[in-house]
Amino acid sequence: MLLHDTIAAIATPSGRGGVGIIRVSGPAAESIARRIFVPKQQNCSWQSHQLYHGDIISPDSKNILDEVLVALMRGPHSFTGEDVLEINCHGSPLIMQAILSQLVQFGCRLAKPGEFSQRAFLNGRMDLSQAEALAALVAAQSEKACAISLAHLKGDLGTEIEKLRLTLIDILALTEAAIDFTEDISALDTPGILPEIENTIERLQLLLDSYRKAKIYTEGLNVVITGKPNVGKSSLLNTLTGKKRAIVTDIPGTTRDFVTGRIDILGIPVNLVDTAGIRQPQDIIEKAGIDLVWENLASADLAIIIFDGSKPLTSEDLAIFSGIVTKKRLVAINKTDLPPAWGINDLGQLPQDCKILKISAKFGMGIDELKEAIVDNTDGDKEENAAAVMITSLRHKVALEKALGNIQSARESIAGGISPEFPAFELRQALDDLDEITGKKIDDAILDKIFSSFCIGK
Ligand SMILES: Nc1nc2c(ncn2[C@@H]2O[C@H](COP(=O)(O)OP(=O)(O)O)[C@@H](O)[C@H]2O)c(=O)[nH]1
Ligand SMILES: [Mg+2]
Repeated sequence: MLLHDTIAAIATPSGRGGVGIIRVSGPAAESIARRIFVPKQQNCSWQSHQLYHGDIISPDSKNILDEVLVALMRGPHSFTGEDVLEINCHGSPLIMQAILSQLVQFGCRLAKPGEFSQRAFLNGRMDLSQAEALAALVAAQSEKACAISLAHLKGDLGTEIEKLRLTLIDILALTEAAIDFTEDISALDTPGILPEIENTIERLQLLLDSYRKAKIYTEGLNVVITGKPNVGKSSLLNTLTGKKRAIVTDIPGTTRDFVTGRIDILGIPVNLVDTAGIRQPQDIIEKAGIDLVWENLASADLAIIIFDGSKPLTSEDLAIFSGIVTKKRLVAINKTDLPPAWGINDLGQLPQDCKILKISAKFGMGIDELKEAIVDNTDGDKEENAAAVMITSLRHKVALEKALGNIQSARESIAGGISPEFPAFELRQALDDLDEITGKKIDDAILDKIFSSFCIGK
């Protein structure tokens, strides 16, 4: 499918830079290139995928707008599948705007966000999961997130979905053959089909399980530092981030708003939140601060609960510990540089999965072990049975959940001996659900919505 107008956009971020790139895509790209660009070299042959040095000129050929490098990439061997012109000019917003206006005068239309990728998808240069991976790669904030998006860009997710599709098509063919043959389920090879369905369900479940892990790589692990006032929460935030972000004093109730910091532990982004100490609030400001602690805890992946090892353990400490029931918890006994006022046994029976570490936030002791414990169990790669591909997009997750639901219904129908028309219908639905991910079958309105969230020029 070729689109008939020619689009143009500045592809580099707004603002000043060493180099700015302007992209043009569409049937008029080459004729526009020949009008707007005067090559330094005589007899420029306009070979595809070749860089040429020269000037961009105004239509009356009187003004030079900039000295540039241009490349013409003829379709279908280009990013969009159409003729593409890329102009590498100097990264001045004024120059880039002047060239863009020139392109518009020559008949280009300003591209909408994501329109280059949308054309690449519509022209079959990539499937929808790859186009989405491009946007995710640009937005990635950690090494791991980049790696996942790159794998999707290379087509790993599309390939995995295609494998699932082919298995489903086989199962569907057998099921439909039974419809043609007879109305009776007994014509269906139930013992042959059911294990195939089970296997597909397992593969879908693995992909879905990868979402929670992958989300940590893309958005970060949310860690809240909590405990009584004065136990060293702000000191720990400062030590972990290596910056004096939060105010540290020996006055209980110093931290009122929450203070955040982002660090990278073994390639995993960690969003730290230092909070107000939990106690009976002394005024409305402190009360508001403590309310925020509980709000932060509600969306946290992990709570680090700090106890002061140098002062007697109180019922308030233990109340905080048992108050945070739903979260993964980690106990850090702080101020272990000072003589201990109590021992681990005084904590009583803690849940099996709750690690206890001894640290000194002030002097940096035990911090490496604490960092390891924070990201412990978040590294999906180390897990046995982990999916080969990880999913990061909520859209993909929802489509996979729908497919899973339909396949599970088909399994029930087949096992229950219902007429093969019913499982066949459910299997076809599941195929449609998978096709939503790669974009084989998708609503135009949804497509527009997906691409509109991309950057301009991408
Ligand atoms: N000796 C010692 N003092 C600490 C340690 N961590 C924090 N403190 C001190 O404890 C007091 C309270 O610290 P702060 O980080 O503000 O505690 P918060 O109220 O929990 O945020 C300050 O005087 C810190 O210097 C530690 O590991 N060892
Ligand atoms: Mg504090």
